[in-house]
Amino acid sequence: MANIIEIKVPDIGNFKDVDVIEVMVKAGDQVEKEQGLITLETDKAAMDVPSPQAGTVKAMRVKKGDKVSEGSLILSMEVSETTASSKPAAVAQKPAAATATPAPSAPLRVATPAPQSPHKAIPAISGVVNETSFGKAHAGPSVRKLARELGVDLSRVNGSGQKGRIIHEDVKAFVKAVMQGGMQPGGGLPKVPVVDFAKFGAVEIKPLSRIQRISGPRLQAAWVNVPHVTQHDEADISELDNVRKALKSDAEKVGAKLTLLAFIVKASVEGLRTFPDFNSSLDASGENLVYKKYFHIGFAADTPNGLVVPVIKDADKKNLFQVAKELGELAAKARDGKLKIDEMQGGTFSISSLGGIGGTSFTPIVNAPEVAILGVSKSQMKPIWDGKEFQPRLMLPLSLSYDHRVIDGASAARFTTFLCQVLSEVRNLVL
Ligand code: CAO
Repeated sequence: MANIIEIKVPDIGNFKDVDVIEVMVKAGDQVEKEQGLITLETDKAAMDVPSPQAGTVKAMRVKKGDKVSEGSLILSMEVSETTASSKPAAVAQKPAAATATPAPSAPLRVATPAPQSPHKAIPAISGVVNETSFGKAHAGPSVRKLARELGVDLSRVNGSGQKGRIIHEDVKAFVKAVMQGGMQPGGGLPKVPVVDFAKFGAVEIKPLSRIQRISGPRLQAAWVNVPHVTQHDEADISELDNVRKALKSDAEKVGAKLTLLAFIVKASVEGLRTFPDFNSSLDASGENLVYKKYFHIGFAADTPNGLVVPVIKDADKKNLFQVAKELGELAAKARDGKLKIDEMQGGTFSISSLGGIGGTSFTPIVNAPEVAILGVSKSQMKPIWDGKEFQPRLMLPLSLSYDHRVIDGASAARFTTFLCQVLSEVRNLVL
């Protein structure tokens, strides 16, 4: 026979209206004795409420965000009579309806810094676990247990729970990121300090968007693997701007908005043709260069959900208007979150244009395994000395970041000089 028992919040000291910050079980779950049911958080500590008995959860009576005190009902649970009768009095023998007092429960497990030695050395998924920072990590006992089982160094996991608390999902996401190669096992990077920002004032915590969670590890991988140098230059686009304005209405007739970016894509293709190293990638051994004979140009697009990089395939085979049209279509798809995976793959060189927003220069991160990226800032009318007098010229700042393992400084300077020349002699791009 089965009995239904109620499990209530046990004695939690003098705390009242404590936040339920995590609910670890749901109706239908088989629960072991001592398994964490919910996690509570007070100003001082986080604590898991473990199950006093093994059984099957019949119904949950709390949810994340509720406030509870001693005696608040957590859930009802079906326990077998054998289990029930083998248990000390109160819980096991009282059917739900008759239960008026909190069921005795296993002692609360309060999150305190882990001791230095009692855990067996488990090979950590993130390298060697730093016991001191593991102990200081803001996480409850059940999360610590999960991290121990998986060998995750909690000090490397970002918490998405309240006040930056690490929850089960964060540990799982960390393991996933490592398995997908987005993070370096070995944990060789020094850590930035973990700060409890709420100690200094009000805070609000929002999870990263899906795009940020995907692109973040990729950007970090590029940042730590690629020795970056950025070459800055300025292109005189006075004539280009006149040509662009003159061609705008023709472009509109074929459904294209002729932006500066279209010219820059075409100029970049000319640069890549002339300097093939910039259209190459290191192979996996790091000892060979793979020269790509196609010119697929990625461009960074700012979307409400984060940064994406759609790719214009075979930009060398498309004329200026076709490139402009495709830029507009891909940018619109990016903003609407409708880009397909293959529309973001296969790039050989990237452009990041912040010119529509502002700024005089910046240092873009190479979109590895590509070896170079062109940053574009806002053009400005400047006085340029022509040998006799100052002339007002429209100058476009370019910032080329490159992988110094593949490209040396002299090549980078030649590449940007060439780009400036192509952009200023715009006629070749229009043909
Ligand atoms: N200098 C001066 N004005 C510029 C300019 C530049 N370099 N680049 C664009 N502009 C102007 C355009 O001419 C346009 O003006 P009009 O509407 O009067 O013609 C206006 O700025 C807006 O341009 P735009 O940015 O919408 O169009 P675009 O084709 O130049 O760029 C896109 C498209 C998708 C690249 C852009 O919208 C975008 O998302 N940029 C941000 C990229 C980014 O986030 N990079 C950082 C990546 S690393 O975090």
